[in-house]
Amino acid sequence: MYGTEVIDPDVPLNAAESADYDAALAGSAAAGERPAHASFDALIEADQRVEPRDDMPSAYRKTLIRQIAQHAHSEVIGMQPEGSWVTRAPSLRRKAILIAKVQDEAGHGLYLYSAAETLGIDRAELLDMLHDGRQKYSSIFNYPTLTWADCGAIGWLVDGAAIMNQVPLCRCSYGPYARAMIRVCKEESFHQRQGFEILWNLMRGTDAQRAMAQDAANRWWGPALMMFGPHDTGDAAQGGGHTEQSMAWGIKRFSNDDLRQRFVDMMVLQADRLGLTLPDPDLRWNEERGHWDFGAIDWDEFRRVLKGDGPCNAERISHRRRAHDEGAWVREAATAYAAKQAARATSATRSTDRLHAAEPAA
Ligand code: FAQ
Repeated sequence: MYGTEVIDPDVPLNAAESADYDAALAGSAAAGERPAHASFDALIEADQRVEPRDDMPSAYRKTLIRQIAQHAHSEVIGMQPEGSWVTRAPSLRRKAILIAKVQDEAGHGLYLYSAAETLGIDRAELLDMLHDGRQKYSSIFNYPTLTWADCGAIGWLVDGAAIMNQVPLCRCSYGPYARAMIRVCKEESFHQRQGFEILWNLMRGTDAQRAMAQDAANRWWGPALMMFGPHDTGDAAQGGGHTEQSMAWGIKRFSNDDLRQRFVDMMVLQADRLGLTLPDPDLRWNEERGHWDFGAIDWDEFRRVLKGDGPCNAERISHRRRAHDEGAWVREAATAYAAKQAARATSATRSTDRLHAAEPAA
């Protein structure tokens, strides 16, 4: 039995299947209509898109490069935890789906590096910054995938959290980032469904399979909540984060805490449908707030992982560096090919010009 028979395709499973996504899509189509020669402030004020050739404050440019690069690096490093299961997936069908998913993440990295390049930075430089630790990637990818159920938990929880955070980015004020996000979110939505389906099947399998699914959910729940970033509202906010400025610039549309709460509210219901218990004794419905209350997040662990001391930081970055070094010949070949094509195009243009010059005037 495949989960698709029982998971209702008409019931939204994630934020990319909600009205928020449709509104962002409609907004993106309308975003082309904007006042000519508008200043940066006027564009932000009118909730219009800033495009690469527009004037923009250097701090806005810097913030976008930091966030988009971190996002791109996350997609590329994020291929590793599930990539290690491609050879061990339990069936040919699962293997084909997993390969497609991991490949999609590489594609997302590509769109995002391209979006970052429109801000005047070179992809090679961004990769150098990832490799020598000057730029970050998401904390979540420093955790190990111990069993097949971890691929289910990543799809369900990690992709679910990623979409919750990224659907509002489809309305980001910077055009190339917003447009990239529209496609990324649609693909991530498919990824989340496949994760849900893996867990759905395991939960309807043997006792050992159910235990494996529960163990994976236990290990990924806390790190998934950390993906949204530190508290940035209320008493728990430490200050010094980027949210306030990024919201004023229309880069972020919601606080980290708002998005985390929406995620919890959505996941509690899905966990129930799956038959999984979320590992939080403080999880309870709060009638007054109209939201699920949840327990404290282990921010010491988050800080340790960010500092490079998570379970897999060293392994992830050394694998990435090795892949980069081993791929040097591909980049060299592609560069040589592009130069050859450009030289051919130039010489063809010159020949056409000579022909025109030789033609007698009419
Ligand atoms: N990990 O003031 P804020 C995916 C840092 S893609 C590491 O809140 P901001 C797809 C933050 O950089 C997942 N660092 O910062 C997939 C800042 O440090 P800095 C990635 C984190 O930027 C699925 C400091 O803490 N998604 O999963 C994290 O306004 C499955 C203060 O934080 C994106 O990148 C963290 N979790 O908000 C792939 C989405 N959280 O730079 C494969 C785009 C915070 O000052 C398999 N990014 N920090 O040194 C964003 O929306 C934002 O950058 C946030 C952080 C929300 C992550």
